[in-house]
Amino acid sequence: MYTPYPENMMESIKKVEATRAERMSTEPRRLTADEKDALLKEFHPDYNPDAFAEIKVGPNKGQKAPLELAEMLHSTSRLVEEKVDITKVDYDVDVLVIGGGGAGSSCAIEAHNAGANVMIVTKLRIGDANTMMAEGGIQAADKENDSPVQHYLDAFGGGHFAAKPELVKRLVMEAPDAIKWLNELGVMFDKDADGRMVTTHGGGTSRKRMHACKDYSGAEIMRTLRDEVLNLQIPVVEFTSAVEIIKDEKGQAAGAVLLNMETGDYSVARAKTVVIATGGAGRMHYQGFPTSNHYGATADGLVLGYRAGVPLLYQDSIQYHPTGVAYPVQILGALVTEKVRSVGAQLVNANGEAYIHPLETRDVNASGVIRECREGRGVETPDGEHGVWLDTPMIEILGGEGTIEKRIPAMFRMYMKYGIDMRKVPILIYPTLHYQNGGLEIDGEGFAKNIPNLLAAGEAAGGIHGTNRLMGNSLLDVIVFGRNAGKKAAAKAKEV
Ligand code: MEZ
Repeated sequence: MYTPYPENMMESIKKVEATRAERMSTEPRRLTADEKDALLKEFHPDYNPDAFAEIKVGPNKGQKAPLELAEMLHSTSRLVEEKVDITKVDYDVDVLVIGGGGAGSSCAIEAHNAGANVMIVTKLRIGDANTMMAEGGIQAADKENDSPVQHYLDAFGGGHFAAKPELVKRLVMEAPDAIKWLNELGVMFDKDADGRMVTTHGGGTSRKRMHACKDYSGAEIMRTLRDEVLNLQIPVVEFTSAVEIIKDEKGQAAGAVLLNMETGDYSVARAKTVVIATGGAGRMHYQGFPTSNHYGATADGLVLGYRAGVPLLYQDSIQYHPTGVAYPVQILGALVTEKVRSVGAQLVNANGEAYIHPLETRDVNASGVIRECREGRGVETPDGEHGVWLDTPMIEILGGEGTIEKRIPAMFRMYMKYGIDMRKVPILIYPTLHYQNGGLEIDGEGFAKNIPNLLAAGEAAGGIHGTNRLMGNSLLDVIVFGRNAGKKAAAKAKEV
């Protein structure tokens, strides 16, 4: 018999197999609004009072943030003032883009195309970013049976009506053009035999509007953006972190102090406009969670902007992706794309029960997994982790042989490396820290609150997704708000 898991896990798999036929014909019930509310309040990590601290300084003084973020907001600057003379300018540009991921690159490309002299500074390398790690796809309402209005309703409702309406409006209205732009730049989206883009569902989406490149959509998008930045010969300063925003005598952003991470040397970039596009805080392992994030996602831009005087929005709202790897331990917390559920896999507890609809929103599904494990219906691994099953063999049964390799090849190969064949056995998952729902407060045009000539885009900016983001709306946000920031920063630089 094929046994990739230890005995106790194989025992549970027998129960999963025993209920499969019946589960295939009965879709799990959707929860009522009251049931969702109760589930979130009892099991979502955002409701754990011990994990949050009061912010003691700055514009959000008196509000709560995760302990680790609050500590960073309280800490002093990484700038050693005696070591830097800000009157000695090393770089002089129109637009300084801080961050070399999807938002920073989109921003730099558009600013360059608008005629600005632009420079990217990034603490790792260009493309070392969460955009690279995103798997399932990018949303846009560009099919006949869909509309930006429908997209708006899904995103706004999915975010618990907490987003800024003007930001959601920009996100959904500019989505179709974002897809067109990426397609023209050379992103290889999944297409049917007639060359039309193939779209799928995501959690909380009422229409099939997820545009994907198999299950490596983010890597494909980042590859294309990076190539474009290099083709346009936009200067990129790598392994260099921005440690302080420089403001002029009127309190307007006028550049940044940079720290070379390898040499420890400081330099000064003067700029007419500055864009913070540094990503989120997902590598902070809040509450000991594993993470799907890249190593650079350590809240740098949130702290940088906050220290300059920009308030944070929803800094206490974190997205735990319901399906992070729970076994094997070598890839603990790695992302199992939501696409796995959108092409047919169900969430099933240790007793073989499909206890929830697989396409509820992420916060609801993450809370559901945590509840099943806490209440003794999870599966224990030899490493002392817990999880529930994602019944992947259903994908092949529903979609026909070869569906897994065709639709989610990267995921399939990742598990095969550990002897786990997703076509034959389910995979064990548990929530993983995925996304900072909030971030620096921006207005409808992308400008940071309180500080003229400063903009923020991508995960560093808050208010676009409220307190829960839908799948594929982050890649979209990165492109839409990255491009917008580039155009706005270039235009503003002409006035300065
Ligand atoms: O938007 C995301 O976070 C995403 C596409 C993740 C995934 O499940 O693939």
